Amino acid sequence: MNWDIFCKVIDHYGDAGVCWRLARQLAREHGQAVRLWIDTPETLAPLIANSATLGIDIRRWAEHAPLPDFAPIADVIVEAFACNLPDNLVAAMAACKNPPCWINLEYLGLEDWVETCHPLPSPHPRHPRLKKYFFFPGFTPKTGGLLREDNLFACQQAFLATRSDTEKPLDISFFCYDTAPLVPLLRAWTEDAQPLRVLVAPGKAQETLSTAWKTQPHQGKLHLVAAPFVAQDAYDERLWSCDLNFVRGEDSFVRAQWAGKPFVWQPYPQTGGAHAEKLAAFLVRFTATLPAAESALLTHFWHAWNGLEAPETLTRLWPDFRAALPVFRRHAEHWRDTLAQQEDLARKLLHFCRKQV
Ligand code: TRH
Repeated sequence: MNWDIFCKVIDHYGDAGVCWRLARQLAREHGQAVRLWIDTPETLAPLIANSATLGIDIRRWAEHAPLPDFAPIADVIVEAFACNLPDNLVAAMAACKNPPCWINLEYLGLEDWVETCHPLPSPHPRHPRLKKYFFFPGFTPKTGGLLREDNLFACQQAFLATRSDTEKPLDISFFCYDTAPLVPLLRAWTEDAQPLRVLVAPGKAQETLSTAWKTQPHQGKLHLVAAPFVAQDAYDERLWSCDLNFVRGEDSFVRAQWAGKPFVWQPYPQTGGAHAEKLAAFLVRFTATLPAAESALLTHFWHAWNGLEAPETLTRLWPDFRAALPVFRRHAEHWRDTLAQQEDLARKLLHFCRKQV
């Protein structure tokens, strides 16, 4: 089928990251013809780098402006994260003898209510012949599932087979929002008796840590590395090679789970504390199979990382958290293996849309 995926970049990389991953899977694994309409293609560039665009037709669009030369109407129109399709396109869809399958791809759902909303249709207020289906990515079989490439674990095993298991410092990858409480964590790391290497992704964290590092270059066995922003596949390799991954938002959060390594998550900060609800909903699922002590340790550490407990908790808990990494790693591998048994999002979406077209 022919697909038009519409993406409006709110901020950061996740909108583009998710839409690109979906487009790539539909083209590469399912032979679909995909056009990716994105308002800021420059956001996409660093995520793709030199990876093949697989014949995906990347086009620029602007919300609230008429869409140029979109004919022919695709079989499936994916409106990512409720980005509002151009009026002229919606009118053309309504005029079709057989209107296309219209999907609203939602943000990753963690709360229980997601299962009751997926994939409900809603009639278009002005074009009754058009129905928009709300497709909710999620962690259970009754949701839209998670993006997961068919060859992901084969690539992971091949990559890990090339790495020697020799004794090395604890490698930590770091990707967080500007609001993350860095200083108490940095204090814990400088006091750590064992060697640590932290690969810090570009952003305010990298600036803050580099500044702290310049003022006190010799801080115990802590080695801070200003890591470059790399393409998505290389970022996966960073997650696979580290012993602990600090991730954020939605897509790196899911990629860390596929990595099967311990991770710390900072949801996208939202006013009114909606991110706290997302965090709580995920922790209930994620800690259910952890022993009580490690469950409490991880919960308090994640709460402190997300401003829900005193930041000093990070300094106090870091030695225990580090000591519990072998338990967290086994748990992360079990969590990944359990999740991977579910059908992936791209396949679920394809099967759903085939039935509607
Ligand atoms: O960049 P983000 O904060 O994106 C956010 C979230 O998606 C959030 O849910 C959404 O509401 C908001 O955008 C608008 O975090 P996220 O989701 O992890 O997306 C980051 C993308 O960048 C992801 O695809 C991984 C990728 N990435 C790389 O490809 N290379 C890198 O070096 C790094 C650090 C990230």
